[in-house]
Amino acid sequence: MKPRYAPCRAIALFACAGLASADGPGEPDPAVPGQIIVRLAATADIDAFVAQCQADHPALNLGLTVVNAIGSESTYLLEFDPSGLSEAQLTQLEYDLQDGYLGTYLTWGGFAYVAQGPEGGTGNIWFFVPTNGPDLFPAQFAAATLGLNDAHLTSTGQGTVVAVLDTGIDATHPQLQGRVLAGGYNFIDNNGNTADVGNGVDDDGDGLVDELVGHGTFVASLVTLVAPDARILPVRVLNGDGVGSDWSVALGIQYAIDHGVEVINLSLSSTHESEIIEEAVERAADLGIVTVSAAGNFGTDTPQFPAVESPVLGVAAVDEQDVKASFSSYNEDLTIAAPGANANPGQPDPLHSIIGALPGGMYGMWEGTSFATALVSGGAALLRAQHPEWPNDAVSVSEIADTIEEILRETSVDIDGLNTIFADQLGEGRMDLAEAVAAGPSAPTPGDLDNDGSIGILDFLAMLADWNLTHSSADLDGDGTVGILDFLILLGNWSV
Ligand SMILES: [Ca+2]
Ligand SMILES: [Ca+2]
Ligand SMILES: [Ca+2]
Ligand SMILES: [Ca+2]
Repeated sequence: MKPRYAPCRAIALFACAGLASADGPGEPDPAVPGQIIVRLAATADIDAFVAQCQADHPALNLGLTVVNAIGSESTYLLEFDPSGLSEAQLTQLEYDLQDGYLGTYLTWGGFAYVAQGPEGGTGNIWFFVPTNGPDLFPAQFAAATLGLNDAHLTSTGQGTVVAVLDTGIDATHPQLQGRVLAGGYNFIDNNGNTADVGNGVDDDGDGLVDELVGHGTFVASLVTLVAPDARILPVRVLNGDGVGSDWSVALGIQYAIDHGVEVINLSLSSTHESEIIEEAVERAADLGIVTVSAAGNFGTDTPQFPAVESPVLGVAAVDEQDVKASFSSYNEDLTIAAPGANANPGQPDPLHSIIGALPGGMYGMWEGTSFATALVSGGAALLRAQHPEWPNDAVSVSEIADTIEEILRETSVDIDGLNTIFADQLGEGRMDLAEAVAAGPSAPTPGDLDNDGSIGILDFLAMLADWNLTHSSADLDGDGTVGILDFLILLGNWSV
């Protein structure tokens, strides 16, 4: 493994208590103090690794403990007390995890690193929409820019599930009622409460308490603006200050995979290229799941992960004129651009802003690559709903995500002329869903699994063939398995 980290990373361990965020725009995201993530080598034993690591690093003082695992992946989270280790000892420990133990004990290893909502890392907050939020939300400029009225004649995202890995979601908001699935999970507090709430603590020490509460609700609402018949699986991987770790994000991705979602929305980023997230998004793509992530709000070409990973659709933000948002990061490895910036951001005008839901039934104006990302996740859901017959002979399961990415890219609007110094660094172009959806067939009535225009015996046989499966278009209610409830939906729509 290549040594990738400057020694200053270890210094950040001491600067922060608990989950920490970067010191400011452009600063590398720090390690999470006292946390190690490893993937065991095929023949290795976790207890033997712990014993060896403690023997080699006496300052750990027998304090290295396994606290969590993704058992199917031989991947472990370990904790230790970092207060007893000097900077040099921490640097040596990280070096050994990344290099010294490879082969015998580990496939890879390292410290856990912070991942966060881009808006939190740059102090970007929302403004209330004082009146008429419910009217302004569907009429916002992004709806016209993306061609949603035309797209919705052909697909509304029916039968798809989009996992929103974020700060939680207010499922009681009028825009989200009936669209958020039960059965999400909270990987910050390790319970089933996926509400979008804070803890009254400035967890990242930036002087703002719970500054990103509302982020997940806002993101989820924008997914439903684009794909009103998609269902949302809420997965909390960021705290109310918008901060999580690559471990919490990886657990969230695995949870979404295990619940059979079609799309995973990651409106979060890290400067740290994390093996565990990279492997998780590859597993998702292999199962036909589209993963979408934010370019970042740092206004530079410094890569933000996982947006620049190849299985991920990385999204830059543009304004109403298709000009790059000044805050949007850019990079030649991004996929596409989408609306995410407001005119007059210091005093935004609802008619020229990104509008989304906020907890408590409110609406706000906010901007950031997080929100451009949410719009692209909705777009992916529209396209996926047009093809319940996938996988088939034409598109294998591992080609589904690439195929959807290609349709979005090829139908996008070329904006290089408006962004000459960022040409080819904002993805292929700005997403155009009227064109993207027009490139495929109408999304059928739920239950028309072969998409032949009627629901009958062939669809029933297709459902039977997938009975009890997790990754199947026949999971019509999106509860993560093909079963009797799905059969009842199919029967209710029977047409021959
Ligand atoms: Ca804070
Ligand atoms: Ca907090
Ligand atoms: Ca049919
Ligand atoms: Ca089901």
